[in-house]
Amino acid sequence: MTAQTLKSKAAVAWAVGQPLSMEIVDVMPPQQGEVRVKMIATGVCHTDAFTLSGDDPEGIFPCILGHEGGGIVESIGEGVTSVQVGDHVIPLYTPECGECKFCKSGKTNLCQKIRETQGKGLMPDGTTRFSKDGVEIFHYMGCSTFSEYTVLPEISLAKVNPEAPLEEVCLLGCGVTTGMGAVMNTAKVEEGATVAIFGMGGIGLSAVIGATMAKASRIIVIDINESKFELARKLGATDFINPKNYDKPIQDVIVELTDGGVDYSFECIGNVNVMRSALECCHKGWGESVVIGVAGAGQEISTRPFQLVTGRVWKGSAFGGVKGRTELPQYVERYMAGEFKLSDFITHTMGLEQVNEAFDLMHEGKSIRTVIHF
Ligand code: NAD
Ligand code: AHE
Ligand code: ZN
Ligand code: ZN
Repeated sequence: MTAQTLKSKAAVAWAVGQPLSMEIVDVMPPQQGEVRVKMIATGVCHTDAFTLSGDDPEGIFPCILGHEGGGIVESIGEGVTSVQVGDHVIPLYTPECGECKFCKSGKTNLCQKIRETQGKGLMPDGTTRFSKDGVEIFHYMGCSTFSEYTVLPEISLAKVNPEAPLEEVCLLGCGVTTGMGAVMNTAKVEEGATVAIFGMGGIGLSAVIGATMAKASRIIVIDINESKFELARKLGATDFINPKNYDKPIQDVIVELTDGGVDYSFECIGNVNVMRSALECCHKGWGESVVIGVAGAGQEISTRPFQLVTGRVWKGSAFGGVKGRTELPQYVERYMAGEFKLSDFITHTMGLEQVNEAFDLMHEGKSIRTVIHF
């Protein structure tokens, strides 16, 4: 049977800075190469709040936010071969076409096949599948998981083990994969290394998991909210620093504590001043700092070039360097095998109607991840 337009509950961001509004929207059937997915659960990531705040140069409204989901294929468009109705899937904001220069390079996970239209809130054919009373609504990061039904390109879906609880593995759609992957793929932290991780939200705590798995000898975590340290300790962090307790630059404190600096550091906040501290707390000659946090429009990083001349390396990581279609299913398998837990991260669960509370909890520093159940 040919798929029809569906009515779907969705949290719509009508304009910058406004609370999301619960609406019944129209979701068109999937077109050529597209898939319509019934969302089962979605996490709320800081990047959703960042875009809603107006700091994202690519923010475009009205849109349906959300990019950390898990769902089930409801219908498929013409030509779709890699997934079928009933498959369990995780939406990918970093697709994997396998054909573009980036995919073929073997050097990056940043597939660019549909990046241009995705950044404009559109499907690859330049149109949107969402509307309300005839008013078009834009997609977000190619995912728009704050909707009961969403449409994605086939190349933006990872098919995962149907036994995996989507209410938990949705977190692998962004936060947990990003933090773990940055440690394991981007930095390739080795056994015995010293690590500093700035920001103990979902991303930083996942980086702690990655560093523990890599058998880092010392995992120093830094946050201005000390309530985050308890979970960090449980996940394997060894040293806890609140920069507010010091009257000198925090990089100096870390350099003193580690006989010259750490081997690896990770910025998981999106603060350009902290990015500088993260670079400068690295050891001369070899220390590497990975930027994960997303900074607002117009912001820039700076340091003395001498920091780089003397061997420190500054790099960045998107989605943990993970190729979504070929590698993400293995993260799900590793979770199923008990290598790491996801329940620790889920401090709150609620219905889509309460999504604005999820943003409040995040801004108040009271949540790690809120998971919305549909
Ligand atoms: P979060 O809000 O849950 O956590 C941020 C943490 O940083 C909080 O614990 C907060 O107390 C702490 N913090 C804030 N200011 C600080 C400061 N000056 N010094 C020390 N700690 C400070 O956010 P999250 O969901 O974990 O996301 C973290 C960042 O990562 C965001 O910028 C998000 O946009 C970005 N992100 C990037 C990627 C990627 O692929 N690169 C993926 C997901 C998220
Ligand atoms: N649109 C912003 C940048 C936002 C950004 O950096 N996004 C990360 C993922 S954050 C997930 O929570 C990312 O993967 N970026 C790579 C990409 O191609 O978007 C801007 O500054 O324009
Ligand atoms: Zn995210
Ligand atoms: Zn590609």
